Amino acid sequence: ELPPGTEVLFVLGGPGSGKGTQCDRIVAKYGLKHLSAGDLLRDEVKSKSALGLELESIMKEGKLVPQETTIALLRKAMIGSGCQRFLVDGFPRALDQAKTFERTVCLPRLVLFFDCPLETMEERLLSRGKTSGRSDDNAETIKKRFKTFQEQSIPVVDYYEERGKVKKISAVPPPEEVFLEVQQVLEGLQA
Ligand code: UP5
Ligand code: MG
Repeated sequence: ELPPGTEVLFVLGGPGSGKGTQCDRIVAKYGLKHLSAGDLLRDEVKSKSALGLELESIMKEGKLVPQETTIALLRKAMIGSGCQRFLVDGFPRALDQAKTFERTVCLPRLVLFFDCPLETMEERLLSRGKTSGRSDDNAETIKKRFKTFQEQSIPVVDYYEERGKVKKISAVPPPEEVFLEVQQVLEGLQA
């Protein structure tokens, strides 16, 4: 159902590392289709469906929702977009998710990994939490998100590192500086 030549870049990094911020810039400059798994889940929560209620409580606990749900949402958004090149932001977050996506959707061309110390991510999330309205931007949930990231999501980065697909970029400098590094990576890819 997905057109041949479909291309996916995974955008990974801890909570608050700046994935969404960099994806916005990538879209503005390169016109890939941005799909944030977290945004798709939050849309479902907003719809107040039974599924949405279930997702809300999982996200509030900083846990991972079942991969069937995220993969179905991503697949639907990919097909519905009519696009061919995608930035998949914040997915896969566990090794089994990566393997299932590879088996049922496609292999990623590349993985951008935004590397950031936990203290920096925590500061960013707490500061965003003042206005974001995100129910997971509070100190208690942030701790749980970090635990999930370290235990379940880092192995995904290791998996793709072993396959030579990871471009690791420091997410600590200001957004425009991080984006300079991103551009270097993406322009190396055009060839
Ligand atoms: N900011 C950004 N870059 C900065 C920089 N270079 N310097 C200074 N400040 C910077 O940025 C976060 C904040 O930092 C913003 O205020 C920004 O201005 C500032 P943002 O770009 O939003 O970072 P991002 O990495 O996108 O942070 P986000 O909170 O979205 O990360 P998460 O990975 O935690 O959230 P996500 O939405 O992906 O997932 C939420 C939850 O959904 C998960 O915890 C999980 O429960 C669930 N989920 C799944 O179960 N499965 C999935 O596949 C996906 C999500
Ligand atoms: Mg995000």
